Amino acid sequence: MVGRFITLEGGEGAGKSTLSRALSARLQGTGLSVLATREPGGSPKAEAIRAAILGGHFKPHGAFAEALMFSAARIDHLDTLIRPALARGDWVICDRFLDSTRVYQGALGAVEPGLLSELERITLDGAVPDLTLILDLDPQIGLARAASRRSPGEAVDRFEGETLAFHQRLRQAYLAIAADEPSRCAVLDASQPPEALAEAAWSVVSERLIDNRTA
Ligand code: Z5A
Repeated sequence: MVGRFITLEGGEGAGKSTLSRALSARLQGTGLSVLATREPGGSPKAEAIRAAILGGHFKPHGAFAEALMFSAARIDHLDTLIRPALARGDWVICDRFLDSTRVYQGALGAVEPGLLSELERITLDGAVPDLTLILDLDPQIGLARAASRRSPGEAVDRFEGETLAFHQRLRQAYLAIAADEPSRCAVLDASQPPEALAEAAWSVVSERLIDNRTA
């Protein structure tokens, strides 16, 4: 039995974690076993790498060094958590995955595309998501949501501290990926309330994965 692999992508505060919880509950309600996880992180070693990256420790070494660290975390996450779950027949929902590297380190970090795709090939070793939901949102709204969640005096992380122009380019980079790979990706309007977004996501999941489960 082989499970299905769904990834959630988008800018800061787009609602990925919120949607992950709603989608997990909905899938579990149909009797499926679900693993909800995130990147960077998910496994203990990858969570340790996450703390170093988001703390900005690799920023001085440039975007390629950061891409290597995200990839190291991903390899451990895939080996220890994601592949075993899929092999058991679980459905995996991962909050950020390969497209975050393509967008943040590739489109925005300007790591050379050939280098990044070779790194992706080695890192994934075939573990390409069955479906990627791209949560599309005006970055001003997303950043405001992320800011409202921070406690007073809490520092912004490595990427939240980038300029609005950075976040606008990020949005376009995600839309370009969705246009290039329409069979894997679906774009959802993340400005809708959480319940409506969850319903829209469920329609896509049902149509593309559940109704076609025997295909
Ligand atoms: N990164 C990278 O550069 N390369 C890589 O390969 C990978 C990652 C894997 C991880 O940050 C950072 O690492 C990320 C990219 C980079 N950049 N940053 N920053 P993270 O995991 O800490 O943060 P995030 O992924 O951006 O998630 P987030 O900021 O926590 O946002 P979210 O999960 O999309 O949103 P949320 O937590 O569900 O919701 C945010 C708030 O909005 C919260 O108060 C909700 O109640 C509210 N919300 C949620 N949905 C809605 C809707 N639909 N309407 C209104 N309000 C909502």
